[in-house]
Formats: sequence, structure tokens, C-alpha cells
Amino acid sequence: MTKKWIIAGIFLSCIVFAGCGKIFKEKNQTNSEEIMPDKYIVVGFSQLGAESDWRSANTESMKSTFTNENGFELIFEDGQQKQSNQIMAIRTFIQQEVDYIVLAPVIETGWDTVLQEAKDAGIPVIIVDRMVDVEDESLYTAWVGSDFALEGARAGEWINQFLQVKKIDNANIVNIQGTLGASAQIGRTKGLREACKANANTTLLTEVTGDFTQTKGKEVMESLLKKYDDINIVYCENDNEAFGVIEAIEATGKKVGSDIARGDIMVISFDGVKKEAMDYILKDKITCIVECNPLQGPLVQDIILQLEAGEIPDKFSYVDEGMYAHDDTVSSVVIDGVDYPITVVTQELLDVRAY
Ligand code: GZL
Ligand code: ZN
Repeated sequence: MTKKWIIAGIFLSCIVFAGCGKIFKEKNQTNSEEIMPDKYIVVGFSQLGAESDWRSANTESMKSTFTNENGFELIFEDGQQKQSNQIMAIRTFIQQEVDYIVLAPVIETGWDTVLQEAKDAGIPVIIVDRMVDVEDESLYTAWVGSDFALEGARAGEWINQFLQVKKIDNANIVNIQGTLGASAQIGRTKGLREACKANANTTLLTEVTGDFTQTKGKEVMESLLKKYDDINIVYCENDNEAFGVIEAIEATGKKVGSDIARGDIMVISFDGVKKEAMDYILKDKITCIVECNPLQGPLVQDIILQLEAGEIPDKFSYVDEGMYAHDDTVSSVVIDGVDYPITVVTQELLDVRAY
């Protein structure tokens, strides 16, 4: 081996040993103190389930926000529609000493005890989507979601204006409700009840839960079609139910659409997340959808970063949401003096839509 290689070899081994030495020294150091990896903000997220396209988009929004690249470690737990699973998940997060707990509650009640445990452990809780009904509002730091009562009011007002323009004076309506006790169900049901009370030309025949799923929506619509032969409007509290309802209606040979005077059964819905749902508006199979925006991840991230910076976030943050219809029979609705425009769905709009 030439002299040159020997020198290079010695030089190289110095670096390696020095390096080792360095690592070895640090190794020694770590005996007394841990080398902290880059500190991620650890977020425990208890999602209520996977019942709808809206829920999948909501989960995706959280997972794509709370990434290592963004400085987070996300622990995700799917509650499979059971509050008991969500309570178990929160207790696990507490044991894991996460930095923040995010909860999408399946129903509003029954959270006081476990949220008190999180508070006692000094872990801030952020509620997303639906609301919790607790004695002490300090049990959660902030809430991000939709104004469901406003969603219901907008839908109810749209129906009444539509009937007025079309001069329909005897509309029979059925409500396929969401999961009973969920804020989305409470607000949307309230909106329809108030609209029917305000309009003598409507009759609310019945309300029955479709649990926000397509299967249940179809099942309950099949039984309603056996019970009633004069349904003019089906109010679905989410798109997945609307799909099941439409299947059931078309299976009887009846037509869904906005021409009530000619015997169509008109379908109204909420969410606007399922791509096919917006396509159904184009085809007048669903006549109107009140949008429910699932993309809450970035708003929750903002709240956590404010808290990390020692700032106090707003207690309630609302996502923006629109309304979509097959045509411009109703161009806008006014609720408490605020004008909410309605967007007519076109293929161009669908081609550029975010989700
Ligand atoms: C609304 C959300 C509802 C959606 C449904 O924010 O809670 O739950 O409207 C989902 O699709 O199942
Ligand atoms: Zn049309």
C-alpha cells in the first residue's frame, strides 16, 4: 500500500474514530440526559367513525394537517360510531400524555366526566364538527365546525321560497334525520320544523333517522314509501342518506326531481362532499344541497399554534359553507338579515371543486 494511501487511511480513521468518539461522547452524555428528537406536538384525535363521505374527508383533512413535516405527531382513533370507544380513546391519550386532544363527538351529551379527566391532566381539548353539551364550558378550549341551525334554516327557507315560486300549496315532506342527538341532526331538523311551521302550504308527515348512512337511508325510505303515497319532498340530513333514498324511490318506478307538480319527488340534502352528490344536482336527482365543509384541519392547527404561542384562540370558529341547486328558481335566501346566495351547479363548477 503506497505511503499516500497509508496517510489517507490514517486521516480517514481519525475522522471515523473522532466521529465515533463524538457519538461515543454524546452516547456517554445521553447516559445522563436523553437527546431529545425534534419535539413534535403530539395530538390525540378521537374521530367518531367512518359513516359518510363527509367523515372520510374530515379525517383526511386532519391527517394531512397533523403531519411530521408540519411538526406534529398524530395519534388517530376511530370510534366506530360509539361514544364508549371515544371515551376510551381519550383516556388512552391522557395516559400517553399527549399535548392536545381533538374530539369529533358522535353525540352532544355524556362527555363531562372524561373531559374533566383531561382538564385535570392539563391537556387542552379542542372539539371539532359536532358540539358537546357540558355543564362547564371550560372543559374544552375551543370548537371548530359548522353552524347547523343556520344550515337547517337555509334549507327550510329555500324549500319555502321554491314552493312559493312554483305555486305549490300542499307539499308533504318527510325528514330522514341524521344520527339522533348529533348537533348536525339537531340543527337540520330544527330548520325544517320551523320552515314547515311558518308555511301553511307544507305538511311535515314524519321524521325518521337514517343515521347519516346510505344503507339506513334506503331502508327507512322503502318503509315510508309503503306507508305514504303522497310524499312530495324528502329532506335528507346528509348526502349518503340521499343516495339510499333515491335508490328506494327509483326502485318503485317513481321519479326524483324538482318538478313536483308533475309528480316528481324532490330530494334536498346536506354536505356536498360526495362527488356524485354534486353530479346528482346537475342531473336534478338532488335539487338542492346545503354545503357542510369537512376541511377543519387547518383551523384546528391554527388554534394549536396559537396555544403554543401562549395566545388565547377564539372559543368558536366556523367554517365557510355555501348552497348549491339545480337551477336558479331560488337565487338566494335571507336568514336574520344576512343574504346567502345559491350557486347553480354546472359541469365547469364540478371540474374545479376542491373535494
Ligand atoms: C356534519 C357532520 C355530519 C355530516 C354527515 O358536520 O357531523 O356527520 O353532515 C356526517 O355526513 O356523517
Ligand atoms: Zn332542470
